[in-house]
Amino acid sequence: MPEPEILRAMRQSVIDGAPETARTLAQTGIRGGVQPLVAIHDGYVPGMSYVGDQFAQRRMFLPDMVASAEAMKAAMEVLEPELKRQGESRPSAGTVVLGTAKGDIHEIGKTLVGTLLGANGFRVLDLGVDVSAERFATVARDVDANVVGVSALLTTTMKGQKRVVEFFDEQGLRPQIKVIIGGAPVTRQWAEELRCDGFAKDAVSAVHLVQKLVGVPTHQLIPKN
Ligand code: B1M
Repeated sequence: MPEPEILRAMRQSVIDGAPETARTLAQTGIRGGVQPLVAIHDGYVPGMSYVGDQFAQRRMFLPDMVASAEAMKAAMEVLEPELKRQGESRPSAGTVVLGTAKGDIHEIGKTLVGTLLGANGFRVLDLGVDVSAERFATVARDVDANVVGVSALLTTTMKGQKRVVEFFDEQGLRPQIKVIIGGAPVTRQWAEELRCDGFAKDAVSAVHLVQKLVGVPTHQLIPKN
């Protein structure tokens, strides 16, 4: 299947909420030489964005969004090991603790950020979703983290990011441990208001940001598209 066609089919599999089709297309794409990041960003993510827009306009509903997320996750199960495999030879660059803010269960973007960091030589501890500031701090201390990353997809849970920055300041964990934020509603302005150590709009910029914060060269970023 030519690349534009398979990317269109990937997008559609997410819109249809069809995990098996999404998984098969991911496998076919890899076999056909489609870069995993291209499949994610130009195939599956546009499908998620379409579903999100339809949901906002009340043309699709929560069960549709759940089904689409399942399709996206099925594709990621195929693509993530491939991303990791491409980064296997990278030297260890530092430790990152990652999670989604308290009250928020969106995990796909955060997991992608973790996968790309791992593929670029970072040790990543993914705490999952609905993570409190206290839990971020406990784990960051235990594993001697360089960076803590807090994702938020809801405007209401962005305050969880603020709480993490405040709590790390209260506990004297900054500036040794850097706190960064990201997620669809997060802006540079919000990051500046929080006085955190940085924000990234997508997974690739998140890797660049973390590399900059820990002082490793950014030119090694994989995969190259
Ligand atoms: Co939800 N949801 N959702 N949802 N959902 C959104 C976010 C929404 C924008 C849809 C809409 O209305 N248009 C809207 C939020 C509105 C707002 O507050 N601004 C919304 C809503 C309202 C809700 C519920 C409240 C719905 C309800 O119950 N009535 C509910 C909330 C549940 C909760 O968290 N408490 C809810 C639930 C869900 C599902 C469970 C059904 C499902 C999530 C499943 C899962 O993750 N396992 C879901 C989904 C799938 C979405 C959309 C459609 C897609 C999100 C996604 O996975 N995108 C989303 C609409 C949209 O985003 N267009 C929507 C793909 C992913 C790769 O992108 O997560 O943006 P993203 O990650 C990017 C960047 O943001 C960045 O890098 C990633 C890769 O490039 N990034 C970081 C992310 N984290 C980062 C961290 C970093 C750096 C960069 O550093 C630390």
